[in-house]
Amino acid sequence: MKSISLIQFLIEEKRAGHINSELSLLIEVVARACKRISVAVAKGALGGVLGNAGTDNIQGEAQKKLDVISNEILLEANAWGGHLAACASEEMDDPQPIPDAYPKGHHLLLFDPLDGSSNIDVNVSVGTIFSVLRCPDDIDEVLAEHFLQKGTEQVAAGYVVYGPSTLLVLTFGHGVHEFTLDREHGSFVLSRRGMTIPAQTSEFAVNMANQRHWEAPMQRYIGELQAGSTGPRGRDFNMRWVASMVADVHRIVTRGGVFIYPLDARIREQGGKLRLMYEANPMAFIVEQAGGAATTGRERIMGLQPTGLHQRVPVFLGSKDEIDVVTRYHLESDDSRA
Ligand code: AHM
Ligand code: MG
Repeated sequence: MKSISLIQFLIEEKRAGHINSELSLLIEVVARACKRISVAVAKGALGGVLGNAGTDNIQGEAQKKLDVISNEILLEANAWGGHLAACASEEMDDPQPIPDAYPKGHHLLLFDPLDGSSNIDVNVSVGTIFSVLRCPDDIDEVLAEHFLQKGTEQVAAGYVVYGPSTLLVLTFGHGVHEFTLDREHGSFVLSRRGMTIPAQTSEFAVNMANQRHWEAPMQRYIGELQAGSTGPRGRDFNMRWVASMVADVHRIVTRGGVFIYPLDARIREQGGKLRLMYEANPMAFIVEQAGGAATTGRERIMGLQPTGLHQRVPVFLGSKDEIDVVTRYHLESDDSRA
């Protein structure tokens, strides 16, 4: 079989009218940066990259050395190409403008440079998640408010998993495609075109340690899955939890399943655990493009009007039939209390 490189794929997407030259360049640059992150991750202890950086990010979380390194790699790679107006990162308080020395482009890039930080030091898969928006025209200076666009406005989203293989999964709103890094040649090669998530599944992903803090509809849903063939669902379910969203979502995009990080009593004030702009929106775009669904338990994630760059939301995504059930349970519960 003739292999198709990422570059060739991007040229074909341009010819099909799905993307323009600037977006094509942006994806090439992000992919190149992620190759460098992949090398840094793979060095592990030998590269001196494990452990804490000794700093906190905007959300007060301790940054790992690899969080900081990955953020720097993405910023540096994206500064000079002329394809971006600004970047925003989970690891930075404010958006980063393009330095004056370089031309500005028409896109905004948002990223979680290294997702699954708690897995870095234990050699379990981690990843990069990114989202691309158009920059509004006719503005002198890019501000945080210009990034606050609904997920439906994304022109591209993707993630890279640094696992046994390094994989890039990408959407421009015309299906979801997977590229595997060929380490010998240093290029991403198309490994799956048009990935689809089956509507039905028997697998769920959730951090069960938080169960006692969940809302009633979430307790009901997971309780029914745990009851399996002896409960109302009449069949058994299995559970997986990597604690790296990229790895859990990649399993779902590959073979189906649901991923849930719900509201719980301890994180109610902050809105949830996962970040809307860097995690929930890009993953929702990919999952919907693969035929799945993504909600907050109550409404479509991509329909939310963001109110802050670092806003957090509950996340329910994956196989459509299951997301429909758990979303219905939340809405029924709200109705009965109204
Ligand atoms: P991070 O961006 O700081 O790494 O946090 C996000 C991660 C997700 O990858 C993962 O799904 C979740 O946090 C795991 O949370 P927990 O440790 O509570 O299970
Ligand atoms: Mg993250």
